[in-house]
Amino acid sequence: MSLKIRVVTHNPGKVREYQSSLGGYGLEMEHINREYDEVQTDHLEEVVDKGMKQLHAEGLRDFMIDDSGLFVNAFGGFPGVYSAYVQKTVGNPGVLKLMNGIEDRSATFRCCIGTWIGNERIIVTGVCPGEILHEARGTGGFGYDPIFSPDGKRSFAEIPTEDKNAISHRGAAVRMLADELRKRGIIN
Ligand code: ITT
Repeated sequence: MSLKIRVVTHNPGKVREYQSSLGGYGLEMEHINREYDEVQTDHLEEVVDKGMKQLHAEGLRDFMIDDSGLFVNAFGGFPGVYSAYVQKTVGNPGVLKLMNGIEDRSATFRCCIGTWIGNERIIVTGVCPGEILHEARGTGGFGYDPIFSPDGKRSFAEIPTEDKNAISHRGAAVRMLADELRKRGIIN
């Protein structure tokens, strides 16, 4: 029987990526569209740690949450933990405008995953360096995918989910998570 993990997020794009990657380990994702408090901090890990404790205290079991962000070097890491707010307000056109005339377009995506399965609590973080493109490209993915490129050529929105998982921050975090789940005998 496959183990069901409740993915607590407002973002169906994340659930798609988890189904595509963790599905391969025999895990089944169930999307739970539910709120948890995101504390004000510079660290994704702290948001995840607090969020997990809150959801567990509310009675949720066998779940995972994901806090991610795009850290632009020329902006000292901004939007980082504010990535959702910036995406909602100025969006990709706004970020491209802010980057106008800036030479250093390097940026890093970070993804912190927290899982609480049975009594096992695991927090891992994956990163993906790349750059902000000069224009939005592609129709796949979600969020910042059309303006972020891991190789300076294709955007994340121009490649299939499996290819994104192979190189992305979330894919890297999933591989670390799978190692930890294997060590604990939760997956084979
Ligand atoms: P939840 O917090 O409900 O999970 P969210 O979309 O608000 O969903 P985050 O706070 O983790 O998620 O994400 C911050 C922002 O970064 C948000 O606008 C996402 O769309 C974007 N983002 C996260 N992962 C991304 C990815 O792999 N590719 C492109 N954008 C991403």
